This record gives sequence, structure tokens and C-alpha cells, in this order.
Amino acid sequence: MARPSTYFDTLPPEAISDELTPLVQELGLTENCRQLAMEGWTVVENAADEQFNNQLREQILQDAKEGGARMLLARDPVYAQAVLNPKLMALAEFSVGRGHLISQVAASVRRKDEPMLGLHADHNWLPAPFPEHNMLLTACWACDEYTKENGATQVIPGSANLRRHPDADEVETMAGAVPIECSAGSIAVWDGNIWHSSGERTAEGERVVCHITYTRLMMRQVEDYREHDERLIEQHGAPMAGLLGHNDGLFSNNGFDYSKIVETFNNAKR
Ligand SMILES: O=C(O)CCC(=O)C(=O)O
Repeated sequence: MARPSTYFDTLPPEAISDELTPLVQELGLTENCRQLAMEGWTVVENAADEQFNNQLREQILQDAKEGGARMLLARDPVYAQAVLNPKLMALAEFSVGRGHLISQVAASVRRKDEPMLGLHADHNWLPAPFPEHNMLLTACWACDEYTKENGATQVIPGSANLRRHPDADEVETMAGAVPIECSAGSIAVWDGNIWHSSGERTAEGERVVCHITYTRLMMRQVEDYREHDERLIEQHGAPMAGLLGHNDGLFSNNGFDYSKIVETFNNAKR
């Protein structure tokens, strides 16, 4: 069998590969790709029908009774359907490359007057300046209409091009923030660069969202030592535990361990 030949070129972040172009065109995503690459965010309308959106919403309400839920891919097939949605998969290939991985499938139910999440860039895992090519793509499936009053995610237009984290003042003031407004069943998608936060909900009721993150293949470890972890740590102690990823918030069978979020993101910046 002939071996596939190696690519020697790579594409600029805004270029859609020749292989992906027909699919992007068929799915009507050309403008979404441009916005994502140039502005850091976009909205995919009508990603699925109303019935699917309602099913996803109902499932999230069951799974996120405390306001949030993680590791949802393993919970119910509706999440796999969301993650594998053809429009999302095509955008993920465009933004974080062919061979991209699923990183997180979580959900949130936000009610009136709950505190905002706080301004951040999802490239929290990286020191600045952020690379030109996106590393991490977040898709928020808005099961309810996204409006300012409903607590839509807010973004700072132009921030994606700064390729750095917001500083303390910028986090405090959120100057220039605008809500992403879209109909129920739309998906708000953004790259790792853009500064964003959940908005404060001032309306009654709840905002139900499925949060899906895809990541570039390069973030995965080349060698998988999971079968040998225990022995290696027993023999070599704490530094080995760190190298094998046992000390950060990612080491959890239950989704990200948010009690370690500050320490994990601080480590990633030093
Ligand atoms: O819940 C939101 O509106 C924003 C969520 C968010 O910041 C994220 O998923 O990175």
C-alpha cells in the first residue's frame, strides 16, 4: 500500500484547506470560518432542528440539577450527537485542525442574578503571546435564546487580535463587552484568543447551555503511560506524579477539578 505523502506546507489560520472547502461550502460555513479566524468568534444558526434542541435542553436540566455538569459525553447519547454535529465538526477541523480531539463536554444552567464567570481567554492554558493558529475551540450550544437579559455570553470585539490574556483592570471593567445575541438552538463558537465571560441574567427563568471544547491534536501526550502510572510514581515520587499529570486539575475521573483551576492555569503561564 502506498504511504500517504507528508505535507511540507501549512496553511495560514484563515485559509480553508482544499479538502475541507467543499464541505464548508455545502454546510454554508464560509463566512463563519472567516469570522472565527479574523474576529475570534461566530454564531452557527440552525445547527440542528428544534426537536433536538429541546431534547438536549431537557437532558441538561436532568444532568445539571446543581447548576453544572461535566463528563457528559459518557452520560447520554444526545451529547455525542451535539459533539458530532457536522457543522461543529467542520468548524473544529478548520480552527483546530484535522485530527482535533474532544476536550470537554459540560453544561450549565444559569439563573437570575447568579454571578458572572469573569473575563478570560480560553487560551488560559498558554503563556502570551498566543500562537497565530488556534489551539482550542469552544462551542456553547444555546438551548435558550441568547440576549443580554438572558445572560448571553459577552465578548470583547477586537480582543482576539491582541493575542494575550486580559489584565486585572480589563477583567474588572470588561470595557467594550457586547452580548452574543442569537436564537435558541444556535451555537456560539469562539477561539482561544477572544476575551469573554458569561453575562449576568436579569430575566426570570434559566439559561441552559452545553459547553463543548475541541482541542488541537498537538496537546496530547505522545506516550500514554496510564498503565504504568502507579508503579512509576511509587518508584520515583512526587516529581514523577507531576510529569504524569497527577497534580493538576485535569487529573480527575469526573471532569476538570475546579478546586485546582487557579493553580493549574498559573502553572500554565510560568
Ligand atoms: O457560560 C458562558 O456564557 C461562557 C462560558 C465560558 O466562558 C467558556 O465556556 O469558556
